[in-house]
Amino acid sequence: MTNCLPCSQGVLWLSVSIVVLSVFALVVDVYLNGNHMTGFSNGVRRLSFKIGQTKPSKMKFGGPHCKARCEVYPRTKDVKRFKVPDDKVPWKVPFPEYSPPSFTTETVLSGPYYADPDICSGKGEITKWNEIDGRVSRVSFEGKYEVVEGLPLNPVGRTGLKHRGCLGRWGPNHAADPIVTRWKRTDDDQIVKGEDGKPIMQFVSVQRRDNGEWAIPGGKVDAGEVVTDTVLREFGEEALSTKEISQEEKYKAVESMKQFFTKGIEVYEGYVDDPRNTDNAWMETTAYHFHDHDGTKVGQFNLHAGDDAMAVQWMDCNSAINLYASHKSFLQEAAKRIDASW
Ligand code: RP5
Repeated sequence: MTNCLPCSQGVLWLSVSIVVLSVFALVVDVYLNGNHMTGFSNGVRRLSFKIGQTKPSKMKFGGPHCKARCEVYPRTKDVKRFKVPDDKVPWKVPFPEYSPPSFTTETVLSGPYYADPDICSGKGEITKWNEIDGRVSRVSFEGKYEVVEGLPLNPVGRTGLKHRGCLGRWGPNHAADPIVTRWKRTDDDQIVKGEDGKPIMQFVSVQRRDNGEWAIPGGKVDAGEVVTDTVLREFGEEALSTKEISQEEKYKAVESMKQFFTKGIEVYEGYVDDPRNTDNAWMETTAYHFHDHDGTKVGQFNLHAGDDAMAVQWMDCNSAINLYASHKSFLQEAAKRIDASW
C-alpha cells in the first residue's frame, strides 16, 4: 500500500503531461496552418504544406463582372441571361424591368456530393449564410453578402440569371489557383526578354475540357479541405496527371512538389469573374504564385494533362494573353510581383 501513492502520482503526472503536450501540439498546428479550416481528413490532409505568405493579398476584384454576364450560359445552347448593361450591374442601381430566368442544371439538382440541397423546392434549408457551415465555408472574401428572400446575392451585382446554374453551392463556391511560373529561356539557357526589356514569364497553363479555354490549373476546394492542399492536389491532377502514375511515383512527385510549393505567395483572394456565376452562386478563389527563378525545380516536373484538362503547356505571359474567367488579372499581379515583362 505504501508504494501505491507515489505510483498513482506518477501516473497522474504522466497523464497531465500527455494532455499538456497534446494541447500544445494542437495550438502549434493551428498557428502554422493559419486561420483556414483545418483538421478534417478527407485523404488529402497529409499533403498539407506551408506557404510563404498566408495573409490576404491587397489586390481585390475590380468589377463590374463581364464574363459572368455572357449571353448564353456555359454548357447550354439555349439558356440565355437577361441583358444587364454595365451601369445596371450594382444592386444599388434601380433596374425595375430586371426579370432574369432561373436555371440550375439537372446534375446539380440530382444532389451530387459537392452540391447544396435545392432550397428553392423546399428540399433542406441553409441557415448559416456568411459563416462556416459544418465542413463548408459560406464566407465570402468580398465581405458580408446579402440574403434576399432566402437566397444569397452575388456581391458584385446582377448576372442576368437566378439560382445556381452548374455551380453546386449557393453563395460562394471556393477554389484555389496555383500560378506556377519560370523565365522563358533559349536553348542555350539565356533568359528571353520582351519588348519592354523585362524577362518573359511563362506559366503552367491547362486547356479546360469544358470550354477549350486556357486557364490556371485550379479547382474547387472540397468540403473540409485546407486551401493549400487544394492548390497542390489540383496542380497534380490537372498538370502532372498524378492520378495515372503508380503510388511510388506519386509519392516522389508529391515530395518534390511539396518542396517547391512551400515558396508560394498569395497574389489574390476574392471574387472570380467566372462565366458560370449567377445572381445566387459565384466562384471565389485564392491564387498562389510559385516562381522557379533558376528553372531547376519545376523543370523536373513532367507536365501531363489530367482528367479535367485537354492539354497542358508553358505559356508566355503578356498583356495580349486570353484566359478563362479573370485568370489574366491574377497573372498580371504575379508578373508585377517579379517584375516580368507584361
Ligand atoms: C475558376 O474556376 C477558379 O479560378 C478556378 O480556376 C476554377 C475552379 O473551378 P473548376 O475548375 O473546379 O471547375 O473560377
